[in-house]
Amino acid sequence: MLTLDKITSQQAIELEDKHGAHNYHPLPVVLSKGKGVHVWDVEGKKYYDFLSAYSAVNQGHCHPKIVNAMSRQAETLTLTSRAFHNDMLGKFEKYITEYFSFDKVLPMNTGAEAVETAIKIARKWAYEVKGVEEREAQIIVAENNFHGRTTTVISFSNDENARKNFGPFTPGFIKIPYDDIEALENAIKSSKNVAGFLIEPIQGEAGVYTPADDYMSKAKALCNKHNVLFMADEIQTGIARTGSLLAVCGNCSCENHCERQATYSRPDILILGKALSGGAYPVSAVLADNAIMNVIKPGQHGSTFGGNPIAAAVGMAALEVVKEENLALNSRVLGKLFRSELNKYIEESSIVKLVRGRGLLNAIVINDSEDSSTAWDICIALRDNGLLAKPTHGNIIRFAPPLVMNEEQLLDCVSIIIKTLKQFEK
Ligand code: IF1
Repeated sequence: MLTLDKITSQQAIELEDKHGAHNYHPLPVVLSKGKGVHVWDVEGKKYYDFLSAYSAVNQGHCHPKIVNAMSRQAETLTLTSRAFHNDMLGKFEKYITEYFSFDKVLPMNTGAEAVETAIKIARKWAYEVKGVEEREAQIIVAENNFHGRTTTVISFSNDENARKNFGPFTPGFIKIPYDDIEALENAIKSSKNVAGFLIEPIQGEAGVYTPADDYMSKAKALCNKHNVLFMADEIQTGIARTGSLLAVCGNCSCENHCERQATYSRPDILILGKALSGGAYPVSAVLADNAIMNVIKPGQHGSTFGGNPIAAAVGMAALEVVKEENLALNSRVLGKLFRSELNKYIEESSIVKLVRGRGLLNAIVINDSEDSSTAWDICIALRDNGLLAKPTHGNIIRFAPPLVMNEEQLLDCVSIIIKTLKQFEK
């Protein structure tokens, strides 16, 4: 079979089923094209994308600026490894560190790798700067976290599905309830060996669980006070998704986070991925100031592809688009509209309990038991009505469209969603 031969949806699904590992349960739809807020299946049916590849495609599918940067770089130089310098990496590093106001960046590829990198930096900092005794460093994490799929990262997950029979696990993690400042304070005080606190500003996989408005700033203050690194995993929430450049910016109304905003809980270690490339290429990064990042010396960490010329070109273009197109503001405004329109419907709905989220990272909670198939069935019906979304944790449906959506499109989507939900009212 030639790679460019046309196949049907059915054939594509059968090929995956026969030849691919069964590590996913995708919605039955086979996509072959994307542009902006839309994707098309193999048969030519058009859909609104309401997942955005789990917030990687914030800038919209195949954004011309990002695609151009990628193809131009692909024709020039793709990979040197870090054995040699290349003329793109430094430019990207200057651009991204100025963009997020950090001294230094360490580029990687996937989100899980960036989380691993942050953990390694925090541990090394604990031993070499904070003075924690060798092999004793602890990192505090939240229950129901999702930070990726590597063996160390699943070591501190409490999702049985993600962990079962993958042990033995990496020690050195303390798990506390999410959105519980007292638990954090107790955990920090319980040991002098705490290197860092690793946290998602909004828990995506847990069902877009949004903590109290002051949770991040209080957590940050506690970390500061006790010489513990405040590590924000903004892989899913960052880069304008939640209505500000970073979710730790809170409800700050400025486009760029800044020290003046009381609500801005600047992390000591910032972890980015997904939308750092607009979905065009795997690009992730860890940002920190010199006092932290300088613990990493030559030969101690890296990756063949991390910081490659294509990633550098794509990363810069992707971040430029976010600024040029005011995506944080758009996300904030459309997110409010989305929740208020859905709330009007929910008042008279028996099938939806609530809508929650920030910016354009939202979820509805279906009024049915956690193990029912209702959320899945609704997603199938949404697909049939021209909108793609995916259930998370049983009875929750996540809604995260590309941030390049306009108001008219959003209202069109709201009416598709409401029309579909009405099919399920009892
Ligand atoms: C999958 C979830 C989302 C993440 C945060 C690190 C990573 C992720 C906060 C790792 C990745 C993805 C991975 C994707 C499903 C998805 C997901 F439902 F599983 F939880 F988005 F909500 N930190 N999240 O959300 O990044 O290594 O994947 O690049 O298929 O597992 P990665």
